[in-house]
Amino acid sequence: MRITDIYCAYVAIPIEKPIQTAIHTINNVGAVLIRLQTDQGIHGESYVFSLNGRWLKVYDSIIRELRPHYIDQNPFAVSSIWQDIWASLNPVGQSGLAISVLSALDVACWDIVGKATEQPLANIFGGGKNLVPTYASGGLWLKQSTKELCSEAENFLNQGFTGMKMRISGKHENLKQTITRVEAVRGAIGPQYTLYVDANQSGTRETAVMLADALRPYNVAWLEEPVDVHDLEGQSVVTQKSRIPIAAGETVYGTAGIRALKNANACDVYMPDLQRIGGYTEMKRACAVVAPQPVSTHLFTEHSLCVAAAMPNCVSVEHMPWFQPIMNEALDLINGELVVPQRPGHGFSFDPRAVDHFAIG
Ligand code: SMN
Ligand code: MG
Repeated sequence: MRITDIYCAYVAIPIEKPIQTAIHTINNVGAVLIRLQTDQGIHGESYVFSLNGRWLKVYDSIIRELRPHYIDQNPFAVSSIWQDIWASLNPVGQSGLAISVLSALDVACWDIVGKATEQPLANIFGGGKNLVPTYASGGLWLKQSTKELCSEAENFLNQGFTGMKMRISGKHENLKQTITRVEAVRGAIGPQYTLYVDANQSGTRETAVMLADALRPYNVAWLEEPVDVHDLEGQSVVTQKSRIPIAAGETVYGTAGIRALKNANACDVYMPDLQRIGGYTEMKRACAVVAPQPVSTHLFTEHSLCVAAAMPNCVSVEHMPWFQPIMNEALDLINGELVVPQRPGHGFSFDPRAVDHFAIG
């Protein structure tokens, strides 16, 4: 079997209303959808995304640049191809947009491996889990009113989620308001459900420690990205001083990025992002590097399930529904856990009609 072509489509998927974190304003999610075609009729799919549909042309150029690494290759050589690309990126940098594209190509290539062997990738990765815990993340944004937060939180429980994440400010001047909002959401969901908070790097070392202390009464399961992730030492100080777990990892690239967090003792829960880590090839390594410490994958809900199923220390995946509108298969939630698909490959495919609907030039 050999890879014959790479096809791309461009989409912008709208979000109901503009949403905000401490560092993002999001009106839509744009993506380059990738299809790796083989000479045997089998193809693999994935996407590389960006907020507000930016950077898609740049992704497109990088896909063209990396294309020769895949064309005419046997898709079962997926990890060797990854390694060749990794080496070839040395002069331009083994991070950033290039890794995002490498990640998507790697995911699509693994999808072929699963389909060609008629096996779910979870099986190929050695997975034993049929269900993976998740938490609702597509809501509870910064700047929503307390009333909106509470009704959204109740809505998540009605949908069957047993945990959810809210975005908060880490800034000192907002501390009182932040706690009021967390208290309101905790009050709305009651004591038995899991609540995570994400400060998206908006705090300083000092305010983050104060925030972690102030959050204690609300049984917060983790405080995510309390400070600038490039201040590893600061994040480490916060992690040592905080009595609630600190989560981080979505912003770092590759296993090297995750290892740096580990070596600095800069978090308790690692959150690699499939697009920034380097695809499945690298996600497996990143999980292994921090084991037995817990991993919870960032975004990429559908495509992370197969690898989460196989990595013993992967405790959950984030539930972000952004890409559901263009997928043929729905995410299946049972008692707060997501069903690991038993379909060949990663188990998700793009719906061509929906792709046409959201297509951009
Ligand atoms: C996040 C990241 C990117 C876009 C929106 C929200 C957030 C998360 O940090 O962890 O979901
Ligand atoms: Mg986050």
